[in-house]
Amino acid sequence: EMTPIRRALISVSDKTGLADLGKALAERGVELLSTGGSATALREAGLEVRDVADLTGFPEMMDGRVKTLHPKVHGGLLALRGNPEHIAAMEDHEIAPIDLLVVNLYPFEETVASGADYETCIENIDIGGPAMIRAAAKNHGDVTVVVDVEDYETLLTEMDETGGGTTRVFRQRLAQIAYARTGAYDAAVSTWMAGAVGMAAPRRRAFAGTLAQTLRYGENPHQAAAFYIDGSDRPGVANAVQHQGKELSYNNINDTDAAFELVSEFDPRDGATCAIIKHANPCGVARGATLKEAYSRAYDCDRTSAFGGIIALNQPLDGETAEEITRIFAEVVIAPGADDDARAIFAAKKNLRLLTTTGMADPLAAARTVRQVSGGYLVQDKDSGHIGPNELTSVTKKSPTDQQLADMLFAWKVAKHVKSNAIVYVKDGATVGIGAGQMSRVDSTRIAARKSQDMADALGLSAPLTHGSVVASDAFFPFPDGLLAAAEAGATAVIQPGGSMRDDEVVKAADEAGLAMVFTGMRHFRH
Ligand code: 93A
Repeated sequence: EMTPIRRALISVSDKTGLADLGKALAERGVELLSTGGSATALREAGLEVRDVADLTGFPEMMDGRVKTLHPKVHGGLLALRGNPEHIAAMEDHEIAPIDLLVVNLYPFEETVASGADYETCIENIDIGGPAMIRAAAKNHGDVTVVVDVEDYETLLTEMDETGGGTTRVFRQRLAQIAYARTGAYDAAVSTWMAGAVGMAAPRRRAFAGTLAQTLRYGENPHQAAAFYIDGSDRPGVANAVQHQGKELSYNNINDTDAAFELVSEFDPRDGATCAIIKHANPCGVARGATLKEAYSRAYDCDRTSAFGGIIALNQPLDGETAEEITRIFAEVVIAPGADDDARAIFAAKKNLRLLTTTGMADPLAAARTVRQVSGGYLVQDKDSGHIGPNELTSVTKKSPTDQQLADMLFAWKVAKHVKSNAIVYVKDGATVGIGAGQMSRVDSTRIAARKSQDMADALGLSAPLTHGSVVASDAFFPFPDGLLAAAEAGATAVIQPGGSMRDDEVVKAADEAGLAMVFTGMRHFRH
């Protein structure tokens, strides 16, 4: 059963598709009511429109702050068409029903994203729009509400299929979208205010997202899942362009994010860098004279794990690197661009997904992370902690050489992206052993060394590459045992936060083993 649409109120900031929608509605015999700018645009398209100001008898005033906030508008949206008292009230006060509301809001989110000042952001908080949207959505039994330009087409199709109106189910679906929109809008306002006012832990927090993709399943096939984007313009998996291959899965998205965030730690001006990710942990990260070399060196850290991995690059993908990558099976490659040669080489690999971003993510940019626990959310600042060479404290008799120092800082950046307990061995700008996600730091240290030995065996090397490497630990060594295990694997220098009750013992052990050790004073747990 359909409800006909006879009168529409159109009030939109984004005028995309407005003229076409107005024409289509007029052709279907719908009377148009509209606010200032929207009415002008509709008239310019040659349409007959009645001003809301004419309807209400009040001019738009106070810089437009008050234009639709009037009983003639809200009564028309909220009146129950089947209720005799509501009908009587409409007659008494000369209120005509409004059957369709088309509104998109002042661009608050875009205004904030553009870096506008406080007052400009405040002025871009839409009040009348959300009030109308919420009213129309509440009254979806009689009223149709459209808040997204992409639904103009859907609406017209529905009207044509039903003979000029909409069905209840259709209106319910649009009402659900409408409330998600006003909810997200206010969430954006309150999130912005928390930041602008410097509230670290506001008593109430609101989150919002827009569906980017329904996923075939979640981490496992029996889990339903979907991907929502938060509207930020940070380069990464959410804003990347996919050039080929099937849709990304839940795990692909998670791993691609981990890969791109990690490789973004490495400024492209300091050299080509590649990170390969499996199960959200890196299994190889390396710098190279060329991108191809960076990839090959990353691959050589742990060839077994790299199979079916996710590869992130900090420079646009070129032909020779693409060629090298296609020698094994990879799930996803993400890079800040890809040249024609690379695209042509990948085109032959149907299952390989290629994603390009508009640039690298700024590892220092302030952001928040949200994690769900049963019954709540944990919110924290993103780990944008950064340590420069001047912030390190040398604590051993031996001081690190320049080469060791460079490798230590490389290892430290990687360790930040490895699940705790994280141990990362690095030699000449390439990881040579990564130990992740162990409950004991000693285990991570040994696992990383053992994997390095496995690679040495596979490559026919006389000794594992941990010999003469540096090692990073994401948190302090609580006892000397972990440090000694690293020394046993051949590490010659150590970077770690320090701060253990037993730092003295650990430093003493380092001195006895002839290691150089520096403290960062900063921890990089990641769980
Ligand atoms: O400043 S408002 O919050 N006050 C209002 O009464 C009001 N009514 C509609 N903003 C209001 N609007 C918004 O104006 C709409 O949500 C829409 O975004 C915009 C359309 O204005 P125009 O048609 O003049 O371009």
